[in-house]
Amino acid sequence: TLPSSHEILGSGMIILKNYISLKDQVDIVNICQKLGMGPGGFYQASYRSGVKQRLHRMCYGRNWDPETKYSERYRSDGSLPPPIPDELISFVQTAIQDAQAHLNSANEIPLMCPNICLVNFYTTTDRLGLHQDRSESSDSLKRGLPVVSLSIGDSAEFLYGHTYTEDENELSKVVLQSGDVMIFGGKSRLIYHGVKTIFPNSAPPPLLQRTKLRPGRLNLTFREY
Ligand code: AKG
Repeated sequence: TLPSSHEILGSGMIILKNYISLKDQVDIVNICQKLGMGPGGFYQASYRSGVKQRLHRMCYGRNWDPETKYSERYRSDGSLPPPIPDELISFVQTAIQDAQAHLNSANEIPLMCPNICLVNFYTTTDRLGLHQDRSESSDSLKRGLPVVSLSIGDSAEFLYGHTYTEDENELSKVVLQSGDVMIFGGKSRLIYHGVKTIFPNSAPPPLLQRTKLRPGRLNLTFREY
């Protein structure tokens, strides 16, 4: 296996490359599949316009969709979303602490206790337009509590920038691969970001051999409301 490394993308923004071990990637796929198949599992949400999002999502902690933003209830059966599994909470907190150790000042990315996890699944033709994550509480945003994003499966081209633009050439680009953890908080908490492309057949073969992950990319984002 490849050693892990890191790349600082700006103040409060870092990628921990190849940070999630194969075993943990397998476990995370299985955890998500168990919940994702049941009631309240993966679904395709719609924008206010009625246009469907080009990805499937399910949520831990609180439900989120583009129309209702955060709500306590699932859209399908009215039940409460399950809490984030404890092992994922500790994994995320350790990742933040490991990221802090690479930064000039640990304050660049404050520690948080995630209580929301959105799980996105992208097929190889799905994508996510440029947006900011700002549905969390004003206190959480003001403190710059980070978004922690885990990538598993096929690689993605991730676009980001500090100002909104419709010109992709003005955005920065980075490839997120299976096992990468991206964290953006502090001064980068409100970056515009999106997923432009999923690269087909780029998932690590051992991951596919050990799971029933379909072609595409699983992305988990953790936040503290
Ligand atoms: C979001 O859930 O807000 C995202 O932007 C997901 C990004 C990703 O899939 O890497």
